Amino acid sequence: MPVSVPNGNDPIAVIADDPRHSVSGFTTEFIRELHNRQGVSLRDASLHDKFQATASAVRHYMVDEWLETKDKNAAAKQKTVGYLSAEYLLGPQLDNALLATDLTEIVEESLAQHGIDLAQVREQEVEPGLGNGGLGRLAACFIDSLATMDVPCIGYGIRYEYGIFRQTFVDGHQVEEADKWLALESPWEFVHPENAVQVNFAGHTETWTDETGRERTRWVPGWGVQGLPYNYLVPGYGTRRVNTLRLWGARANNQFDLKTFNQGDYVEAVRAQTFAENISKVLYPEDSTPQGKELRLQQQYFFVACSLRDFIENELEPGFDLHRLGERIIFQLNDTHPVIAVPELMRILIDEKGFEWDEAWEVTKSCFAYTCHTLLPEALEVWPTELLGRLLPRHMQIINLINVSFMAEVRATFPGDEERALRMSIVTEHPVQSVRMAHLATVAGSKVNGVAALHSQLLRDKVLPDFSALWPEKFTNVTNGVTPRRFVRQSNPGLSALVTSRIGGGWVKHLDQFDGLEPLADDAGFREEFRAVKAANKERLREVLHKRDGIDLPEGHLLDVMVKRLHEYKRQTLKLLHVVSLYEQVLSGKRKVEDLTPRTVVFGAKAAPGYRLAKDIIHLINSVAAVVNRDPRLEGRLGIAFPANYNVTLAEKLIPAADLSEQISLAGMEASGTGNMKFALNGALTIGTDDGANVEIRGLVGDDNFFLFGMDEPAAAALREQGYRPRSIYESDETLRATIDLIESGIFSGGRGGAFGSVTSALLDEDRFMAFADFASYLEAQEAVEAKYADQEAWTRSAILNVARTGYFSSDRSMRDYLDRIWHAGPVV
Ligand code: GPW
Repeated sequence: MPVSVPNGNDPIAVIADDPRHSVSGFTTEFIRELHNRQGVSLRDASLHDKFQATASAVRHYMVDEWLETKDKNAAAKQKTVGYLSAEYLLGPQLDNALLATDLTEIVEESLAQHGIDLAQVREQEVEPGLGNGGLGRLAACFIDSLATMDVPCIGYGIRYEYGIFRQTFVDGHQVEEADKWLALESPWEFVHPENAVQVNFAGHTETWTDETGRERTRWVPGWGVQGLPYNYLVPGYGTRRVNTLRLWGARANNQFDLKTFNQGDYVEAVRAQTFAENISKVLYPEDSTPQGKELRLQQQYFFVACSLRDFIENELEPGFDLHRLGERIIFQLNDTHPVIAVPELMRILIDEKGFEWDEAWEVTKSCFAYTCHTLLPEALEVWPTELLGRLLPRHMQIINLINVSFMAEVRATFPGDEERALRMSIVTEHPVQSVRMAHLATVAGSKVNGVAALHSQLLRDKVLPDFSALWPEKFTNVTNGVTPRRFVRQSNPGLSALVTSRIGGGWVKHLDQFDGLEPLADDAGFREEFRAVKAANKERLREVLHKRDGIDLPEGHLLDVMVKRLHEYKRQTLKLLHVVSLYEQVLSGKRKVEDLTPRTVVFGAKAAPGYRLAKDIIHLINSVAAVVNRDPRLEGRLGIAFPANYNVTLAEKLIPAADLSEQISLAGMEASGTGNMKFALNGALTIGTDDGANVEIRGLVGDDNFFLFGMDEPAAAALREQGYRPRSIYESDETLRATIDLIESGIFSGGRGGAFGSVTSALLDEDRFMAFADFASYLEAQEAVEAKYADQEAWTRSAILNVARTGYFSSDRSMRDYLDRIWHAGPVV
């Protein structure tokens, strides 16, 4: 039975007043959907039919509010947040909709009366994996928070036909399969083909003289496609607001392409159609490493062109004076992926609306702000001018013109400093002439923010120092957050009920109320209940992994979890070296097996399909798991579980069950991290470096409740400066040497030495992210973990304090910070 959580100060009174808001009321809606949408009787309905009917019936309860929200927005004429993001990693929608409509028990009861199990129905949902990892999930959390806070927001993005690939393992190797999330249709979208938007590409520009004698430029495109809007409802929690997520799908443009592409050739016509529709076909699976592929630039321009056109033509009242556009919209650029929107708005204002350059630039600057999500130099997008100029010739001209006036400003502010001007230029000449999208975003944006305090500092000092010298007031920080609805209330019903029984239910909207739990850390009875919740969550996870992956998690183990994209900088290998070192110590007799703290390490990670080393690391983890999990000498006290295809659905089961959260990136590499916040809020303790938002988590929970290890960012920078030699650490650290030697011995590859040479030599010869340098410190911190875990009362106390002190990491707080520091917008009720 799901637990009912009262809403504290925020009753969902309006929805509950609806006469349909009853078991019989829902049954009527459900049967109607089954008949009219699925075209089946209850007797003949498949589980899939039942899911579709349940989802669409639940959606009925949000549509009135959604339409009302539109009217409210139109009447209020306040500023809207236009969140521009190439990714939205939404996760399953049914539970979120049930929570927003307060229908969970009603639906459960209604279905049960017809012999249907809601839990089974739930499992039918295929999550829309329209993102890679943190960046896409953050966008999903942000739109949830804005709706909950009654702020008008439209999320704009791409309706990829194929989301992030489905990961499988074959002999321990990652194999990717296409994610056919739409194969059985999504019950959550409303498509509006009649509102399709034309998007053009290629061609050339020409000048013409208008009736006033002014010289103007126009773009004569080479080809185009249509963007179809697919609307998704984004319900707030405990409020009537339902915002919109508008994802664009590409469709061939018959009037245009089919004429130009072919002269009566049917086969060619269909080919042209496929070509156009490829634009929204697939999500690029690279995380933090842009590929610079033409199709990707097409995707980026496609969705921002649709979105700008949509906002200007459909969301503003007819006749609105675009000189005041900045009063009505702030487009937040989620990293550089949507930055081509900047020259697009300039083009619309100048070429289509007849603005002068300076007027257009003033308006444009007021309409954009830019969030940077990385510090990795290779993650900063650049587009060769050859490609950009060919695909978007008018935009290339505009970018060049922006750069000319920007360079003039730099030279006027720093006369004679030509090196600085070259460093700052939007267009660089090396290695090939290219546009630096982060520079363009920084020049155009009214604000530039990083995603955690340390990251924003490093962004100012190391990534964009020249820009922060020129415009110090442009730079700000907004620390990321996560939505407490999905990541506590929905995913951890046990903890939610326990917490609510003590501090009321207001925390779901006001997560800072978690601080009311602080005194309970010293209450033995509460600690016992808290442990019981964790134990039940582990049991739930055992069932999920058994069914989903055929993995049987041992009972009574410390659950040590590292889930995130596979990336060298995140250092999954460091975690693995820890496991191998424990194994080696038992094999060599340095440690008695009964001295091991029973522990299962859970990995979840996808590697970009073209990232060879990351895939080799996955293979190594699986290979170590296969040996360690079967070695009787360990007496079942150490294991590795690596369920394939980690996604939001699994995260919701895994995170609430975790004891230990692994956040072990090299300091100065992880911009923020958001998984780290989810674990702390669910009562896991963190072992982590002084990186990203870990810094702020530790600051809030306190050193006694956090396992810090490793170099800090200045130390890592200094070591790199002085010349880092991983091999000398290998030579001098006996434990490390034995660990690496065990991997190289072939024990994990059926006796074949050198099987993991790519991984070990990357470490020994370069170790870009200094895992060896932090190895000893990491092992020491793990000893401290074991010591603390041995004292369950002390551990539980720390876990409770983690929950009590991390309410700050609600994405509602992040949104408040954006509203105050960047958007200067507010709620509309
Ligand atoms: F490289 N992040 C991500 F900055 O998930 F663009 N994908 C990406 O492509 C990039 C960043 C990009 C992540 C960061 O790695 C993580 O530290 C951060 O918490 C998250 O974005 C949300 O800000």
